[in-house]
Amino acid sequence: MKDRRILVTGGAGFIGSNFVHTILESTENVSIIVVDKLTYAGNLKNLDKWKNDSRLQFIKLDITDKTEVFSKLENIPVTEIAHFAAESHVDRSILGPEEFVKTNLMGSFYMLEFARMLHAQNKLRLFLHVSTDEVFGSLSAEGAFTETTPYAPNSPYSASKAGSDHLVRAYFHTYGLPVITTNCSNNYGPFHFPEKLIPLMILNCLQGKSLPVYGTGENVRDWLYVKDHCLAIDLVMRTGKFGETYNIGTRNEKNNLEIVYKICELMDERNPKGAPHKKLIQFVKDRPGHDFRYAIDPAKIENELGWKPKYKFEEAIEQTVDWFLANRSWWEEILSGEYNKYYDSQYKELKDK
Ligand code: NAD
Ligand code: TDX
Repeated sequence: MKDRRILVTGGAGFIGSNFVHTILESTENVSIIVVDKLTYAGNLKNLDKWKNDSRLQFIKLDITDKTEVFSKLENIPVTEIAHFAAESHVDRSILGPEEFVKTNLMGSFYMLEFARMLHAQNKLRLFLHVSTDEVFGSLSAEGAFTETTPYAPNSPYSASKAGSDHLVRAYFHTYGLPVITTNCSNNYGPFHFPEKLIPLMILNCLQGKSLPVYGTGENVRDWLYVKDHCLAIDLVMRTGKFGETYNIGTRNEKNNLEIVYKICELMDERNPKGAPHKKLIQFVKDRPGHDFRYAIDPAKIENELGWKPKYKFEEAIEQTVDWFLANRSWWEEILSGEYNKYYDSQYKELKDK
C-alpha cells in the first residue's frame, strides 16, 4: 500500500497510542494524524517517543463538535480513518452516561459523516471502527462470542458502543462507505489508564492501598495484550473485507481473582517489602449490572486473515507490571491530577461496601 495517511481518533489514549507505536515502528512510508480531545484519559506523553518524527501530526479536536471536525480536518489529506476515540470506562458510564452517548454515538456519527464526505471525493480507502465484545452482552459459563452473536449490551457504555457499531454498518449498506468493525476483548499493557482493573491493582500494590474486587471476583474477562490487538488491527486494515466485522481475542479467559492473585505474586517478587500483597485484597460492593463473563471466538480472523497472537499471557503480564515499575513518572502525574479528585469523590462510592 502506497502513501498511507491514517487519521487516528483517540490516538493519545491507551489503545490508540499503542496503535500509533505499532504502525510507526513497522511502517516507513506512512503518515499518522492523531486527533484527540485530550480528556482525562488522553495523554500526549503516550506519544512522546515520536514527538520529533515528521510522520506524526497531532490535532486537538473534539469529535462531538461537528463544526470543529469539518473545519480542522478539511485540508488534511487522509486515506484511512482508524476510529478509537471513545469514553471507555464502564464504571464512569454508570455514574454519568451522558458523555458516553455524546462521544461514542454522536462523535462516531460525525466521524462517519466526515468519512462519507471524503469517500464522495474518492479520497478515503477505509473507515476502521474499533469496538468491544461488551456489545454482545454477558455469557454464562459456556460458549464464546462470534461475529454473528446477537447484540445485547447491558451498560450505558456498551449500549453506546453498540449504537455506533450499528451506525457504521448502516453507512456501509446505505452509502457504500468502506468500513470494517473490530470487536475485541479486554486489553492490558503499557499506557493503560490507572482506573482499569490491571493497572489499578499494580499501582495500589505499589502504594500499599487496598485492592477492591467487585462482588465475589468470579467474573470472567478474556485478556488481550494491547500489542497483539494493535497488530491485529493493522492486519485487518490491510487485508480485511469491507462491510465485515472481526472479533479479536486470544482465548485467554481469567476470572478477576486469578488476575489479582497473579499481580500480587509478581509484585511479591518485585516489591518484597509489601509482600504478601494478597493481604490488600478487599471484596467490595458489586458493579451494578456487572456482566458475568466475556469470551471471544477469534476463528474468523485466524482462518480468513491468518492472524496469530505474538505474545503469551505469562510474559505479557510480567512486561506490563515491569512497564509500570519503569514508568513511575507517567502514572504519578496522572494520580496527582484530575483523575485523583474524581476517584476520591464519586467513584469511591462504587467501591465502598
Ligand atoms: P481510553 O479511554 O484510554 O482512550 C480514549 C481516547 O479518546 C482518549 O485519548 C481521549 O482523550 C479520546 N477522546 C475521548 N473523547 C473524545 C472526543 N470527544 N473527541 C476526541 N477524542 C476523544 O480508551 P481505550 O481503552 O484506549 O479504548 C480505545 C477504543 O477501544 C474505544 O473505542 C474502546 O471502546 C475500545 N475498546 C477498549 C477496550 C479496552 O480493554 N480498553 C476493549 C475493547 C474495546
Ligand atoms: O476496581 C475494580 N475492581 C474490579 O473487580 C475494577 C476497576 C474492575 N473490577 C472488575 C470489573 C470487571 O469484571 O474487573 C473486571 C475488569 O474491569 P475493567 O477494567 O473496568 O474493564 P471492563 O469493565 O471489563 O471493560 C474493559 O473491557 C472492555 C474496558 O474498560 C472497555 O472499554 C472495553 O470495551
